[in-house]
Formats: sequence, C-alpha cells, structure tokens
Amino acid sequence: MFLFSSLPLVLLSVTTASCTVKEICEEVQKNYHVVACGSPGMNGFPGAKGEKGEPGQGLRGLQGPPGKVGPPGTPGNPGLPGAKGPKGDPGEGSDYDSSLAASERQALQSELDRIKKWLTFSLGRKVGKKFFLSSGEKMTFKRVKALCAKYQATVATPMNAEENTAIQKVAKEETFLGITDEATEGQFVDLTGKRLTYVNWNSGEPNDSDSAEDCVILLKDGKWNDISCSSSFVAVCEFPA
Ligand code: MMA
Ligand code: CA
Ligand code: CA
Repeated sequence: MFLFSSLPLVLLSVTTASCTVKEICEEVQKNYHVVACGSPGMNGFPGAKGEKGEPGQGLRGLQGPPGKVGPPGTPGNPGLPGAKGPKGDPGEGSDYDSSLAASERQALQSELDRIKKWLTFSLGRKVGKKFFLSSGEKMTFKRVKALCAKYQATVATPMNAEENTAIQKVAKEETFLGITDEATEGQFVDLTGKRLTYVNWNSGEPNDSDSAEDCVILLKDGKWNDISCSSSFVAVCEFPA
C-alpha cells in the first residue's frame, strides 16, 4: 500500500510497479521538496515558560458609586440664648388693672415698712431719715464703699451726735466713716465731696500719721481718728429710711 495515495495520478503513472517504496519516495522528493519520507516522529516536549510580560497599556476602570451614609455624630452643645424680644402690647381693661396695681402698691409698701421695722429692731438703727446697718465684716475702705454701693447705700456718715451714737451702737467695734481727705490733704469731706458740718475728732486728731492717713474711723467711745484707708475695719452702711 502506498503512503502517498493523495499524490497526483500523473506521478503514479510514471513510477512503475517495479519501484521500491524508497525509490518512489526519492522520486517524489525531487519534484515536491516539502514532502517528508517515512512515518512522522513523536511530538517534542513543550519549551520552558517565557518571561512574564509587561503590564498592559489599557485604561483604568471608572470610579465606583459613593459608599453608604455613615452613622449620625453626637449632638453639639446648646447655643447661647437669643436676644430679648420686643415688649408686648398692653393688656386689656387697663382701668381695672391700674386700680388693682394701686392697691397692690399699698400692700407692698406696708409689707416693706414692716420689714424695715423688723430690720431696725433686730439689726440696724433708724435716726431721722437714715437707717444704719452693718454686715459685721472687717474690710478695707475701698471694699466698704463697694459693699454699700451694691445695696444702693453709702458708707455711714454722721451728720450730728445722734447719728454718731447710732453708728457706734450698730458697729459695736471701730468702723470706717464715709469721710476722707484723699483729694486734698487735711481737708476732710464726705463721699459726695461736701465739707463737714459736724466733726467729733479725738484729741490730737487728725494727725495724718506717717503722712498716710486719709480715711476716718469711729472709735469705740464715739471719737474720730484719721487712719490708713488700707487698714480693715467693720463696715456700716447708711440707707435712706
Ligand atoms: C495712734 C495715733 C493715731 C494713728 C494710729 C495709727 C492708736 O492711735 O497716732 O493718730 O492714726 O496710731 O495706728
Ligand atoms: Ca490725710
Ligand atoms: Ca490719726
């Protein structure tokens, strides 16, 4: 049987039955250079794996959609109070209300009078149109002024012997009076700047000892002495009665 049954019949007709297989093959090789003679060999083993290739040159993928909303944060501190609103309109039936307010004013005034009497009886002293009251604390002249001002009062300032005695009784100890010569040395005035019409200096006073005494204290016996304003004495305030 011939291996090359697909060869053209022309060639087969040239080669006779007397030819060997080898002879036919050689004859074919002369005319068809690519034809191999004999049965094909087995496939060889695969070659070694090649080097890894360069990264591709393609475009990056598009950005994905945004992620889910995170959990809510902790609440902030409360803000500052808002501005005060405008004053409201007057209420209805003002005639009736004003007569009511008048009777309320009367009730409040009598209640206030009762409280003043109680304060006078228990703590203070009333002399004419003045009411003296002490906190019992010792402090510098500057602090006494600030304390009395806080209660719409002034520092106790005797205008006569009766007031002087009243202050003495309320204070129980040496106390600052509302009198200084801070503005002009040797010229004692009250806290409104008025010259004194009543004085009760101890003998030898005022002496401006060490040239540093511009305040005045009421001594236990009721006499006055000029002293340093930075010393501390009991505070007595003077209120309108
Ligand atoms: C003396 C006397 C006063 C002076 C005080 C100061 C105790 O009195 O000299 O005039 O103000 O000392 O501490
Ligand atoms: Ca002085
Ligand atoms: Ca003195």
